[in-house]
Amino acid sequence: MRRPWIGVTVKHIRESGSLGRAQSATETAYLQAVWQAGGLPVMLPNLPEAAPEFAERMDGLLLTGGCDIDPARYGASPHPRTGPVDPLRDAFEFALVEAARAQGKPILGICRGSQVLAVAFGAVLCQHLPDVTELTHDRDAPPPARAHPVRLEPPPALRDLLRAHGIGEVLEVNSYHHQGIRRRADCPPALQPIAEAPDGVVEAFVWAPDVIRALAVQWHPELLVEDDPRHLWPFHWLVEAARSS
Ligand SMILES: [Mn+2]
Repeated sequence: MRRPWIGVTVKHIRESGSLGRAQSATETAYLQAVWQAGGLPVMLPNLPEAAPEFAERMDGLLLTGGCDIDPARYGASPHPRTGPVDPLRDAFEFALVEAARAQGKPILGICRGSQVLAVAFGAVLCQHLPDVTELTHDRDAPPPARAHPVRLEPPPALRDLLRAHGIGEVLEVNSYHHQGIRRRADCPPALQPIAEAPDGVVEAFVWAPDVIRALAVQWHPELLVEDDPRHLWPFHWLVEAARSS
C-alpha cells in the first residue's frame, strides 16, 4: 500500500552554525513517528506563498512544536514571559491550516501545533500557565518522564482507535508547554475538547467530531513512542485520515 505523504512543519533557525546562516530543521522524533505509523514524512520549509500548493500535494499535515505564537494573532499584547516569536513560521503555518481546511486535508497539531490550530479557529491562548495553575506544565525532565495525567473524552469517531491502542480514560503524558487553552470554556465553538489535565487545561481537541479533520494534542507523543508504543495513536489517526483525503 502506498504511504500517504505527510507534510511536517519545521523550525526556522535564523542564526546557526559558525557563519550564522539560517536553517530549517525539526526534531527527528516527529519524522520517525510518522514513518512508524505508515506515512511518508516530508519536511515543509516556511514559505508562506507555497502553503496552498503544499496543502494540495500532501495527503496530511503535521504541525510540530516550537516557539510561541505572536499574540497579535489572537488580539492580545505580549505577556512578559511570552518568548520570542517567529513571524515567518506563523505566516506559513496559519496559511497552511487555512489551505488544508479548504481542501479537507487532515491536520495533526502537537504542542505549538495544537496552539496554531486553536488560534486559527479563534481561540485566545493563556500566555503563561504558571500564572493561573499550580500544576507543572513546563517540565524540563527529559523523555520518557511523564508530567501529569489527562482525562480523555473521545468522540465516537476516535473510540475504536483508542481501544485498539489499549488506551482507557486516563493517559499519563509529558508536558513541555507554558501556554495553552486555559479551560473548556475557552475552546472556540468549532473545536471539541477531548482531553483535560487535572487543573482543567485543555490538553487535546478535535475539529468536526463526526468526521475528524483536525486533532490536536498539547503533549509530545513522539517523545513517548519509544517507551510506550500506544502513544503512536495520534500519528495512526493522521495517516489513516490521510489515506482517505
Ligand atoms: Mn500539560
